[in-house]
Amino acid sequence: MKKILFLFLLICSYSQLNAETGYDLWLRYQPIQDQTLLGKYRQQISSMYVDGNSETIRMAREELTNGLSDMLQQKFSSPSAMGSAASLIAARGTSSLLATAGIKELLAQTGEEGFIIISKNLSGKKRIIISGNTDKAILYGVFHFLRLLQTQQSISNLETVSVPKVKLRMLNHWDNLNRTVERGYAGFSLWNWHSLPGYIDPRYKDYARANASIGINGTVLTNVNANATILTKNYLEKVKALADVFRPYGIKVYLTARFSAPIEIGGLKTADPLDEKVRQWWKDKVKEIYQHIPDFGGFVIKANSEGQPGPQDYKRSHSDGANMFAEAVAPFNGIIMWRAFVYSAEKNVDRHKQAYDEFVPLDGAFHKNVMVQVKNGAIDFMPREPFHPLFGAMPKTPLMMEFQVTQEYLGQATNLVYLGPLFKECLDSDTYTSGKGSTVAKVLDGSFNKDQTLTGITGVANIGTDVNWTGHPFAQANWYALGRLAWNHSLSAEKIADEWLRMTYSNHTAFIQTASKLMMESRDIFVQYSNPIGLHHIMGTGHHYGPAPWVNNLNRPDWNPVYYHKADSMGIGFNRTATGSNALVQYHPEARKLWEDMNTCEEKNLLWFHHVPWTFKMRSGRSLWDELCHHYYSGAAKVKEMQQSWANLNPYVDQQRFDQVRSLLNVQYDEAVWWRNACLLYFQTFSKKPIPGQYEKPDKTLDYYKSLRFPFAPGN
Ligand code: GCW
Repeated sequence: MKKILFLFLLICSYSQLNAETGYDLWLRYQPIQDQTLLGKYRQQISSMYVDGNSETIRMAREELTNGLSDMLQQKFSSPSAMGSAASLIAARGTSSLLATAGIKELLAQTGEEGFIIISKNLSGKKRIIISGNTDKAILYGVFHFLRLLQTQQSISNLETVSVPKVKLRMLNHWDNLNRTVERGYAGFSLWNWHSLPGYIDPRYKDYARANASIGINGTVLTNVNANATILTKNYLEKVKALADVFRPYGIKVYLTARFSAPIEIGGLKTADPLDEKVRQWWKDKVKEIYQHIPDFGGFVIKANSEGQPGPQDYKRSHSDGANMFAEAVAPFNGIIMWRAFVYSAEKNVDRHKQAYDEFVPLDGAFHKNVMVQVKNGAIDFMPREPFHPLFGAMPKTPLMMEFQVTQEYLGQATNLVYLGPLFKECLDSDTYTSGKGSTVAKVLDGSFNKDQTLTGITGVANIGTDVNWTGHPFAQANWYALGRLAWNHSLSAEKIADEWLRMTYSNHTAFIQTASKLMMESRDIFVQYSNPIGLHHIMGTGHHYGPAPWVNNLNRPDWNPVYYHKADSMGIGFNRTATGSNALVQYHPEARKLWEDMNTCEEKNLLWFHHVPWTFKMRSGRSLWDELCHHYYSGAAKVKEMQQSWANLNPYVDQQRFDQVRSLLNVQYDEAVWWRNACLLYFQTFSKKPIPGQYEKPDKTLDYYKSLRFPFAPGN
C-alpha cells in the first residue's frame, strides 16, 4: 500500500514538471532532488574559489557559481578574499594556492587543455581541486565537475585526469550567408549576419558555453560550398564579433575559402594556385583576416567537388591548392583542412574508389599545416557505411575525421536516431594498416606517427534557430556525442547516452534504463527500415528525404540510386570485389577479409560489397529476399516499440518535451512504413517474389510512392 502511495505521489510530482523548451540543452543545472545526496554535496562544497581574472576564468567562475547555486539551492559566490579557505578550488597549477598540493607530476601529463579534478587534504582540510596548465583547461575542468553533479556521481574521492585525445575538436556549419543551412533541419543559421556586428545575440554565448562544455574548440562558421563574400571587409567585421564572443570559451573561428575568390572579389583573371598574383592575393587576404581576428584558426576547403572550383581547373593538384593556402596562413599558425570528398562525373570509376585514388599518391606532398579532412565513409554519410579506406592509407598526412551530426541521411529532424553507435562503429574499425588494432581512432589521434602534431575530429553541425537548437529533441545528443568522442574516442556510446540523458532529462533509474535502450537501438532500427544489409544511397533526389530507389534519370550516373543498389532479375547489391569495381583492394588485406567473400561477409555490409542472388541463403536461413522483407518489416515494427517505450516515460519528462518526442515518433513510424513499402514494392519488381504472408501487405501502390513530391523540404 505504502509503495503504491509513493508511486502515486511520485507520478503526481513528475507530471508537474515545468514545461521546458529544450533551449538549455544539457546545461540545465536542476536542483538536486535526492536529499541525502544534496546534503553530502553541500557539505563537500561549502565554499568555492576560482583563481584568476582572465575572460576565460570569468566564464568558468560564472558557470560554476550558477551551476552550484542552482543545483545545491544555496547562493554561491567566489569572493576574492576566500582563496585557500575554500573547499572547492579551481586554479592553475602555478597558482600559489596550490603550491603544496603536489600536483606537478599530474599536470605534466595534461598539456594545454587537459585538466585534473582531485580530492586532496590541503592545510588540514579536505578539498576538491580543479586544475590545469591553462585557463581553458580550468574551464573544461569546471564543466566536467558540474557534469559529475548533474549526473549525481560521488565526489568523495576524486582522481580524474582528463586529456583530450585529439587537438582539434570542431563543428562545421554548412551555413549560407542568407541564413539557410545546407542539410540543416533545425531552422535557420544562428549567425545573423545582417545584424552583426552591431547586435550580439545572447544565443552566441550560449552556443559557446554548450560547445565548451563538451570540449569543442573550433567552429567553421560557413558552408563548404563557399561564398567568397565572407572574405570581404564588411563580413570580416561580423566574423570578428563572433570570434570575440567565442574566444573566452576557448573556441577558435575558422572559415571556408572559395577557391575562386581571387577572381570573384579580388578582380584577378585567374585563381591558379601557382600564379604569383593569386598567391599574393591570398597572403594579403589572410593578413587582413588576422588583423581582425588574431587567433583565426584557418580554412576548410572543398575544391573540385560537386561543381566547386579548385586547383584542377588549372591542371594543378589538390596539394598545389592546399599548399598555397598553407603558405598564406603559416606565419600566423593557421591551418588548412582540405576535404577529400571528391568524385568526378567524367571518371567511369566506382565513386567509392575516387578519393583514395586521388589522394593516396599525394601522401607526403602537403605542407605541415595541412590536414586532409575525410568523411567517415567513402560514399557520403550513409546510415551504415564501412570506414573510409583513406584511414591508414596516408601515413605521412594528418587526417581529420569528418562526421555528419546533422541527419541528412538518417531521418533528418523527424526521426529519433542516436548517432553515438555510428560514430563508434567507425572509430573502432580496424584498418590493420599498422598491424592489428590500428583502429580508425588511433590513426586519427596520431598513435602511429610520433611526428604528427595535428589531430582532429569534426562534425557537420545540426544546429539552427529552432528553440531547442536541433529540431528533434534527441538530436541534441548527437551534438553532445560528437564533442565527447572528439575529446575521448574511447568513451562508449552507452556512457555518452547515459550522461546526456541524465543531464537533459532525469537521473531516475527507470527513466535512464528505458531511454538509454531507446537511444542505443535507434540507429540500427533506422538502418533496418531504410537501408538494411548494406543498401545505401537510395534516398529522395535533392532533399534526400525519404526513399526513392527507383531514381535513374539524374545527370551523373553516381547521383542515381540505381547506381548503388544495382537491383536486377538476378539479385541486388554493388559488386565491389575483384570481379566488380574492386574497391575492396583499397583496404588492407586483413580488413578486406571481413567483406571479400560473399559467404562470410558480415551481413550488415553484404550489399555494399556484393551483388547477391535473391535466393542466396542468409545466416538466418532465410533467402536474401525474405531477409530483406524481414528487415524492413521488423525495423518499422520496432518504431512501434519505441513509441511504447517513450509513452512509459511520461512521468519523468515535462509535458512539452514529452509531447514533442511523442509526436515525432508518430511521424517516424509513418516514415518507416513509407520506406518499407516503397523499397519493397520497388525491389519486388526485380525479385518477382511475394512479401511473406505473415506481413501486412503495403496498402499503397509503387506508383503512389513514386508520385510523392516535397518541393519545400528543408536543407536542400
Ligand atoms: O552529403 C553531401 C550533401 C551536400 C554536401 C556534400 C559535401 C555541402 O548532400 O549537400 O555539400 O555532401 O559534403 O560537400
